Amino acid sequence: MRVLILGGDGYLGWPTAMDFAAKGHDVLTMDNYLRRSIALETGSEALTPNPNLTARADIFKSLTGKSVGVLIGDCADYRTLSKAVADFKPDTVIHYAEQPSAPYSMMSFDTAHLTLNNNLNATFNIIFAVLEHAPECHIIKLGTMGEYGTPNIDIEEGWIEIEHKGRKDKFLYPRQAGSLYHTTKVLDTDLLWFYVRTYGLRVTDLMQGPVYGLSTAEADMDERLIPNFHYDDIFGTVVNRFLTQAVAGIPLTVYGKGGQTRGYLNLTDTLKCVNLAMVHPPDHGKLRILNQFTQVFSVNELAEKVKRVGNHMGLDVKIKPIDNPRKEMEEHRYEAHSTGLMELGLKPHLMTDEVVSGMLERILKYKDLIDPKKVMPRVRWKK
Ligand code: USQ
Repeated sequence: MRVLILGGDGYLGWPTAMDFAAKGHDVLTMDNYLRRSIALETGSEALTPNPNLTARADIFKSLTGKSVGVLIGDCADYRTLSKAVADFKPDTVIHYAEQPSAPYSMMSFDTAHLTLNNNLNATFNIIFAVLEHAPECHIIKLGTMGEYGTPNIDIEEGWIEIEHKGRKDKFLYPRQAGSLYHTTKVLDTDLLWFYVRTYGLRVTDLMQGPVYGLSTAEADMDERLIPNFHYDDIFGTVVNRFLTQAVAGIPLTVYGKGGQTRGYLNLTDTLKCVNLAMVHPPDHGKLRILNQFTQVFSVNELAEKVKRVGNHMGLDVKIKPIDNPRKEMEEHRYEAHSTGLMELGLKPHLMTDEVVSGMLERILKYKDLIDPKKVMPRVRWKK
């Protein structure tokens, strides 16, 4: 297949590009290096070596003989994106091209504005470029489980049937996100649904939980191919942060009571999920929503797991709850359903003790590069 990966320089975009190229697909990545410039601006650079996209594509080619096309450009600029779609004529567009940090989106007017403009314009432009130049193309959009928030009822897979005054209808499941970043994904879903039902686009919206890990079949070939592994307060997600803190001897930063519960998945499963979505596209006029996670944990459960495995390896791991910088429920119900990807054939790669110790061992090689100043949260939701 001809696959256009938008946001191909990212934590998920780059390993997806390698995985799909290794499988024999014709892959073009596009990226404007927004994450790299925000990382520079906020002092949040990745832990492991981080050559630019062109350099990584060259390294990957020299090791495998397979090509990953690189286009440096901004998806929020319609002319650039529509030319890429018109020239490449993709069968599938994978849309990762968003400002992905919840804390960054909550820092200031400027960071909120950038997040809103970048994320919504990119999605809107992709919709129009596909309608104009590749109407058969399947759009796979990375959404987030955070769109649903933490409601006091079961979280269904995208849709809910509501009975009201004796009548029934099916709607998008109610969404109430906990950061502006997550809210942009709610707005993306609404935009996509409008264009799907009005113009017959075909779209898969993946509601993904926080991802962890730094290993994929291709990334393991050379350390310069490791996806951007962040442990800072801006881009680092909770598991990757806890693993790095465990290695550095920094007490694990549980925010508040630690009862915040989410669905998690291993980076290798993200690649499998996106691949399954691609090879089983929905029909035209369908917005398929898949909840993308494999295991549910509270923050306390994650911290205990990393501590236990780390201590077993001889690391001095401690847990130290800190004041929660976010506005979120710290104790809540979380019954989220996710059967769609299993039905497509997903076989989860779970967070066993071996997986945790494997990640800790990998991070230990970079112990000297860990900067403790990057760890504590700098952005507070509450004013
Ligand atoms: N948390 C801690 N300690 C930390 C970091 C985080 O207790 O040091 C807590 C947070 O307060 C939150 C939970 O861990 O309750 C998850 O936080 P996170 O930073 O791992 O994830 P989040 O900001 O919610 O966003 C991440 C990705 C985002 C994705 C989302 C899925 O950055 O792209 O959309 O996970 S979800 O969380 O299900 O919305």
